Amino acid sequence: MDCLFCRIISGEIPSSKVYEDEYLYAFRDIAPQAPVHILVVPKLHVSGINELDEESASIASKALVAIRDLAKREGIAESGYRVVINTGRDGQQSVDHLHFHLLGGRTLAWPPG
Ligand code: DGP
Repeated sequence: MDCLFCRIISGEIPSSKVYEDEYLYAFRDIAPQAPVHILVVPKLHVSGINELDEESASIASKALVAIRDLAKREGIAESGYRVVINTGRDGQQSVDHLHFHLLGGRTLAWPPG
């Protein structure tokens, strides 16, 4: 298994877990870009949006529900937050396992760089 996030999900690499269910694993980003920076990751390995199929797309929709609940729990639901899926080279995706960044806890700039 050479996928970093598969190794985190399996527990081989330690992480600061904030949520887990049958389909998803969520943990704090090692290099937070905001006071709240959580990665929500499908347990099923899929490289990114371009590789989504029916099963992984269904799990991705569950990730949005988990993000809604995590935003509430982290206290950023009312103030606002951003959900990001970096994709491919130009999108600055660095880990080829689909993941959602949940960012909040400060006023985020727009447009992104
Ligand atoms: P992306 O660049 O969109 O592929 O996001 C990958 C994120 O993963 C990046 O924000 C940093 C984070 N990351 C990389 N390695 C680790 C790690 O070992 N542990 C944790 N918690 N996060 C990591």
